[in-house]
Amino acid sequence: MYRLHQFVSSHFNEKARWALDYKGLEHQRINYLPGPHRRAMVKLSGQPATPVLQTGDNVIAGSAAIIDHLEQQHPAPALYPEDLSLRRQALDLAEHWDKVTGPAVRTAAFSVFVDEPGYLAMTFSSGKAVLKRIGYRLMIPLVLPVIRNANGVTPENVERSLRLTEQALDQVAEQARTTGYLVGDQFSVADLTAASLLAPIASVKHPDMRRQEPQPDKLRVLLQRWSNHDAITWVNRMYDLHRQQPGRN
Ligand SMILES: N[C@@H](CCC(=O)N[C@@H](CS)C(=O)NCC(=O)O)C(=O)O
Repeated sequence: MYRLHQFVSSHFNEKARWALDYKGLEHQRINYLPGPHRRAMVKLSGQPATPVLQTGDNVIAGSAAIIDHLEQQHPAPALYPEDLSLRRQALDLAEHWDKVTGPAVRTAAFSVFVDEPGYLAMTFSSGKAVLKRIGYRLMIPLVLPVIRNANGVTPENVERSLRLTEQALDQVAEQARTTGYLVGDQFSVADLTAASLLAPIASVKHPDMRRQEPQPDKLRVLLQRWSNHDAITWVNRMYDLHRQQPGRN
C-alpha cells in the first residue's frame, strides 16, 4: 500500500496524485498543513517539501522521483514514451516545468493568497477538524512574511513569474497544436506535468484541484487573465481525457 504525504492544495502534490491515479494504484493520503508540516516531513524524508511517497521502508521525495519510481514498478499504463528520443524529450520538458514554470505559477497564485489570508487558510486546511482550521486561520497573519518569502512574493519576482507563466502557456498552445500532446502523439509525463502545474490557474473541476468557494475577486481577476488561452483549454482537456478517477480527499 502506498502512502502519499501531501498538501491537499498544491500543484506538485497534484502531479503525484495524478500519476498514482493514472496507474490505478490504491493509496492512502496523509494531509499536512503547510508550515506545521516541516518537522514531520524532515523526519520522514530528510527534506521539508511535499509530496513524499512511502512504500514499506522506501521513502521517495519529489514528484519527479515519485513518477520515476511508479513507472519502474508499474510500467503500464506508461507515462514515459517508449521511443527513447521522445522519452528524453518528455523528461527534459517535465524537468524544465518542475524547475521553472511550477515555481512561477505558484508565485503568481501566492501573490493573491498573501492578500487573502482567510482564503489561503481555507484552501490549505480543507478537510481538517474545525479547531485545527480555526487555529490555522489565526496563525496565517502571523506568518505572512514567511509565506511571502517561501513563495517568492516580491514585486520583481511576481512580475517575472507572470511573464514566465504567460510564456509557458504560449509554448503549450504551440507544442500541443499538432497532436494534442506536448511530445509525440500520446499522453506522457510531459503532459501530466504541464497540466498539473498549470491546474492552479486553469479552474479545473476535478475534486482534487477544484478551488474553494467563494473565490476572492483578486483571484478571479488573475484567473480571468488567461481563461481564454488555448493552453488553459488544453489543461482542461487533459483533465477530461486522462484524469478521470475521483479523488480520495
Ligand atoms: N520539485 C519538487 C517541488 C516540491 C514543492 O515545491 N513542494 C511544495 C508544495 S507545492 C512544498 O512542500 N513546500 C513546503 C516546503 O518546502 O517546506 C517536486 O517536484 O516535488
